[in-house]
Amino acid sequence: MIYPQRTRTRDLFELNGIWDFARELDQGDYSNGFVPEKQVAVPSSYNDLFTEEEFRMHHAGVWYARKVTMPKMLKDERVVLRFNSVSYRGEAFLNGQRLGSHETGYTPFEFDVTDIIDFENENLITVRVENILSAETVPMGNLQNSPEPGQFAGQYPDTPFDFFPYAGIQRPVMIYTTSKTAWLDKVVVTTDVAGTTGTVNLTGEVAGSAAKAIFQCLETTVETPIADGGFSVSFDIENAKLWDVYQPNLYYVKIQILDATGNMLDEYTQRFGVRTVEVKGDRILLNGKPVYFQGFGRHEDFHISGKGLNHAVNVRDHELLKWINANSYRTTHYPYSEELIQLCDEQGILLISEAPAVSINFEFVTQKTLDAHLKVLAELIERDRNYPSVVMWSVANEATTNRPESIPYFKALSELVRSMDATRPVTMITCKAEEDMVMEFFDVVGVNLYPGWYHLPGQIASAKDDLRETLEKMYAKFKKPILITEFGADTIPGLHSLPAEQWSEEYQTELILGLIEVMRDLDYVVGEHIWNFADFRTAQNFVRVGGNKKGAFTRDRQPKMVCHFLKKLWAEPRYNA
Ligand code: GCB
Repeated sequence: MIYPQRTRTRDLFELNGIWDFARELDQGDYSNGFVPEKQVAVPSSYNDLFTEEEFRMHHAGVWYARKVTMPKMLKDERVVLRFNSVSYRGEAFLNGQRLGSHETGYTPFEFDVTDIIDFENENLITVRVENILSAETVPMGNLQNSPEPGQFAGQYPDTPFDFFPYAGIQRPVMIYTTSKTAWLDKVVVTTDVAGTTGTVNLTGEVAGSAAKAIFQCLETTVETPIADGGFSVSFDIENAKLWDVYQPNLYYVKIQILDATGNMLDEYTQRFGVRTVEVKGDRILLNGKPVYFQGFGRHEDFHISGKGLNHAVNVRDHELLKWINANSYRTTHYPYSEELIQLCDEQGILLISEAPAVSINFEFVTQKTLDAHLKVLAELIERDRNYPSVVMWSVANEATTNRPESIPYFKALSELVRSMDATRPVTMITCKAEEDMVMEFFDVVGVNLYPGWYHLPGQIASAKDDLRETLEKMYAKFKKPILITEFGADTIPGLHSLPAEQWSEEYQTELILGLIEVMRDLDYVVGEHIWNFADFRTAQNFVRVGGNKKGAFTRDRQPKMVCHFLKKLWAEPRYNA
């Protein structure tokens, strides 16, 4: 599904702003309109907009509605209604007619509404949103018989992950148009580099009836007939400027779809970067040179807007990443907005793009869980494969991969990713250290380790020894590069203590720097991602003081003490990329 664009053949407008909102409190039909209880912002999570607990914690059905008038000059066009994401489940209606539904709250979905949209009268869009998770959804939830009650036990359908399950229409809603005769439906760009020449390979699908496609990039123009609704072309860029860390060289290819007489039916510009990523021995190579990952795990999370797309916060976050000399982050624990990934492309920040599969628990996994996981992973790859900043796929975070049932499951995930994209390494983030049973399917070992916090609390020297021992055992077993994808300590800003004690800024600083010292002593460690970039909201829980406080930055994006040390440490890359 290509990202919508306004071009000479396509129109585009966003339906963001204020929508009507109501909880589904009875069995009535809301799809034709309803009496609003509240007004709600789109895009945003709804939870923290309201003051009442029964709204904030409402996890069953809620309804959104708004009206839209279509400009007459578009009446001969094909009209598409697109949702960039609705969490967790969205069911859309136009003028009372059901369009369809979509699950897993972080990937886009769209409906061709050409035959339903009314150009004479106002149109009513209604959306039913629901945030109920089960053993068959990804992420999983409501694992009633789990011996370890989830973070939200008693507060929310037992959610076994450590972030607030924000819900709503969290990303933009758009209407876009194309010609009815033919339109570009899919485009995949891959690049190879040989010497100073970049080779660009483009494949794609065209819907409707068209004769040929023309591709224009710099001085190069390539033309190809459209056969069986598709195309496949390649061209070279001499002296290609590679896309690299903080050197985001981007290229643009203009794609035109034409009929037999040469009339242009569609035009779309695809942006791309020329770069290669591979794993060789114990190194991850970007453009043939080893790159050491320094950065964070993150969350889409901010006051009031929750997980809603917030351009201002995104810009601030990236400014902070540059300020602290980070080069990368992982989209923990779900696909982030495309607008944020586009910003990474523009700013040269490396991304590990993660499926929304957090805490998969093999005590409860069924074939349906695997099917949901495969589906969302395919949607993620479809969505993100053309973004040069995405340099690695992460299929899951912290599954119970010390159980044998996890082996065929992760084999299937790995096979799917490799069948769709052979140009990026694949990882899985384990919390089972050397007991993990599925690492053979992955190129890089991602591991979350919390010595000095969840075990060996207050004992930094022992935590360092423990980390070294664990990593040595893991390397001896897996013989693959290891990326430390989480480590850290909850820290209350302004709390100080000498000598360092847990929760103080001194403790976070000493622990993180001490553990990094160990990592940098081990040649096969290819990166250090601190948990977390910023404090974030979680369930109410006695281990969470107003949320998870492992942020290097506070939730309102100010540095804790550790940041000033990281900024210095990260000013010089561990090895020269
Ligand atoms: C983890 C999880 C992350 C949590 C973190 C913590 O291992 O991957 O989602 O927030 O630990 O702080 O406990």
